[in-house]
Amino acid sequence: MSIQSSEVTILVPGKLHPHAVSRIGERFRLVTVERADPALLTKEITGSVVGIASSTVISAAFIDALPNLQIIATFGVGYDDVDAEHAGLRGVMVTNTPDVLTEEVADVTIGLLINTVRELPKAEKYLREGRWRSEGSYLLTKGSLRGRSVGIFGMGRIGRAIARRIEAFGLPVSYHNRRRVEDVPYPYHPTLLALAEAVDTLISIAPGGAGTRNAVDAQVLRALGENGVFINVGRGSTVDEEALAAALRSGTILAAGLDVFADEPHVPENLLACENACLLPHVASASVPTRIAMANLVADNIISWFTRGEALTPVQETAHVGRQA
Ligand code: NAP
Ligand code: 8YV
Repeated sequence: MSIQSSEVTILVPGKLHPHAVSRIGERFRLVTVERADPALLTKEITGSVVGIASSTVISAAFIDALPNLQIIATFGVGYDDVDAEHAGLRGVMVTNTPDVLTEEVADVTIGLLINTVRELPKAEKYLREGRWRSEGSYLLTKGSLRGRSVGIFGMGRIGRAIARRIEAFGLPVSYHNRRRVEDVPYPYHPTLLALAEAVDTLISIAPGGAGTRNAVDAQVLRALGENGVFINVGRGSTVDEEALAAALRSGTILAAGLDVFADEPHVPENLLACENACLLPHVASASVPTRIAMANLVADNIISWFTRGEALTPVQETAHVGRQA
């Protein structure tokens, strides 16, 4: 199964964590292009590349432009920017970076929830502006975590880690997935709307892609009620951002906390204008140790594929793909 490392050319399109680049570069021949655009591929690259390591959009056209491609190792657990279904049809393995970021992302989700409900970033700004001294105490927050009921959209690896934390806060948890999860004790709702009707706090940690596009719409937000809080750490594409901004503006819900947006790094003006939105620049996994762990898993997937013929963390669309000798 194993082939000479010098025969293996790995393409890095666009930016990738430097630790992944350096580990892959120690073992294999590395080539880079500015972005994953078939127009940037030379004849030499298309002929030699057998692997991609990336943190960017990989389209079907890009996959098809590389006839000897065997594996795409993507940086991140969410891989909605890689056409994994097409890769699977072409016999190309796709890997992601699950588990190593689960607890980190769950921690940040709780931080974002508290910041959103208890307005901690706004209260700090008030202090730094000298207003505590000049105007007195920061206003009491309308919102509180006490008495809330939390719904989780996406009871997967990270959803469970969030649920454990919410339980420790003494709050009830329920969830929606396409399928009921047998080994969790929380009530299941077969639709997202039914979940939203049953809770006042909705945390989305669902993947992006066609199946979840705009799933959190005006009706779901309305169902949360005027004390409603929406937290999104999954993908921006799962939310109708226009409807969310309208719900925040009109008081249909109380507040929202968002780490992800549909067209990053562009944040819609109408969300920026909402005082009751707590906005983060996609930082849930963004600590030095967690990003190093993710970078190691990208490199380990490539190394394992070309030395042992196995991927460590294949995505489900390509789980059937085996390595040709
Ligand atoms: P996971 O273990 O695969 O969990 C995903 C969950 O979503 C599963 O329980 C799945 O259950 C559910 N789901 C998938 N499609 C659905 C649909 N159409 N309708 C309803 N439920 C659906 O993944 P994970 O490791 O927890 O990560 C989840 C997501 O978090 C990632 O895909 C990524 O988008 C996001 N994320 C964001 C950050 C950040 O920095 N903000 C960091 C890490 C991850 P069923 O299959 O039964 O539906
Ligand atoms: C990363 C993420 O910020 O893992 C994911 O799905 O969204 C984050 O951990 C992102 O993938 C880095 O490109």
